[in-house]
Amino acid sequence: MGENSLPADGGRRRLVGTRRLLVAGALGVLGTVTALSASVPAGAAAGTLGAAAAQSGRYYGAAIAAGHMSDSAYVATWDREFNAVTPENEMKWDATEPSRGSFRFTSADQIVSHAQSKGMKIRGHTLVWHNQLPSWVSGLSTSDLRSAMVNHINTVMGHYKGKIYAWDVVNEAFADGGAVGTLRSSVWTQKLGNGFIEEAFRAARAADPSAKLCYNDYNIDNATASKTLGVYNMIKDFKARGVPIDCVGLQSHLSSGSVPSNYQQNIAQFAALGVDVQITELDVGGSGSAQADAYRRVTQACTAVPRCTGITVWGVTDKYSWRSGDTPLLFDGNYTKKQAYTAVLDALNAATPNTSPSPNTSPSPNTSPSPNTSPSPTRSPVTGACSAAIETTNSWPGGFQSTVTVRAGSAAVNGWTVKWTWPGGQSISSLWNGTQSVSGSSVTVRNTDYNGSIAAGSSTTFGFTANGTAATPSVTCTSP
Ligand code: G2I
Repeated sequence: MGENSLPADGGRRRLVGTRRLLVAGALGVLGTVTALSASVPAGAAAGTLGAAAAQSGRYYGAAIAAGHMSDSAYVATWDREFNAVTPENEMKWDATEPSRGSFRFTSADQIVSHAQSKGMKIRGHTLVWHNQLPSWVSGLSTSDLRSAMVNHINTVMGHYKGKIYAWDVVNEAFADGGAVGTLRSSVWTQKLGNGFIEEAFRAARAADPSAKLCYNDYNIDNATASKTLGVYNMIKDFKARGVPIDCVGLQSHLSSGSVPSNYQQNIAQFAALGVDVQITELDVGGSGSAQADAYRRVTQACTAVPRCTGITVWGVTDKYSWRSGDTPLLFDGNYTKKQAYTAVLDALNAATPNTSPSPNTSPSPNTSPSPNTSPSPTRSPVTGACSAAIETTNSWPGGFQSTVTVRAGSAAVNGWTVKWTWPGGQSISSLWNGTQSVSGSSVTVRNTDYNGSIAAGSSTTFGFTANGTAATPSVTCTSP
């Protein structure tokens, strides 16, 4: 799995020697919170990442370091392009509680105040992590550690109560090797056992019920990797037992050419458990068209899944990136837009509106997902001006994902209806790019208002996740 991303802690950290604490409030008091800006006429291409993402109901954020906020070009680019933010280091334990019971929020407040004045969404990062943990924490007894963890969660979340869109409650708890479900050995597992994750999420829900609670990790981008399956199983278990969890963060520290081929399936698979998916720390080492292609694929994968609610890149400019030698971001050291920027903007503008990212209420699959080894498209006879083909794109015991391609014949199609009958009690849990009506085992899917028109010989797709055994029933397509 190492091919997919970098070790998050591995020796590429930049030393930020010039970091300065700016005076709290220097940038002004809290301003009016406005909705995500989407002041773009319907159908028009937006000119910034945030506005383009907002058109499909998503956010596009950047990690911001308070120490760079004296760089006016940095802040100007952040303000212009992004409608969300994650403080890069300022909310971590070493920054917020450097000694026991003594909390500092100056740097984080600076980012939060600025973000609020611009109406940006704010992601909180991060409450319980093995890294950037002050040494006093490691020295505590089991009972002291437990109360210190709960106190930290209560105090930090309490300070920002009502202001945070989503918190990374627990970060990077899973090991990179070992059997599925193996946790990284840390002070948390050693003293509190594996249940520390659940304890943290329960405390977090009580501390700020308005924040989405996320589990965040790297190297969980590949749908079939064992680390991914460990996280998948944990979320499934939390959902089954009522442990509060609302989202999974895929950090996605990637390199050009290393975006897993099943990246979109991975997102859909997590979403089918009934959680939102957020790309939380995206950066892609490389340059030029290879880097742009990777960014495009990540963007398209997110926008194809209704419950993928937003993307955050891990920095604004290559010059301040934690892996600046890899030039992994969307703006170069002079804040010039890179090819990757245009790829992302275009992909966001091409996204279909995310009108109903509603919770999945269906039961989740019972065991680990596994790749579908033999997708077999089933093509319908041409009964109208269109035809349809259904294909299983992923399956796991108890569930599966399918893509349906709707194709126009020799004439353009304006509106389409695809129908089939489930052979064995299957049921759709989440459907995108179509509107469904179900009657017993009969399913009817009609186009949405944005994908009804298909040019002669062209096609469009819709997709869904479903419960039951993977099936490829005969599908019919009709067009008025
Ligand atoms: O390592 C990349 C990321 C992996 N996922 C979790 C993220 O929180 C993590 O972010 C990075 C920051 O981008 C770096 O800026 O976390 C690093 C620490 O684990 C951060 O590096 C540290 C440096 O190591 C310190 O020397 C420096 O004092 O940043 C600190 C603050 O500038």
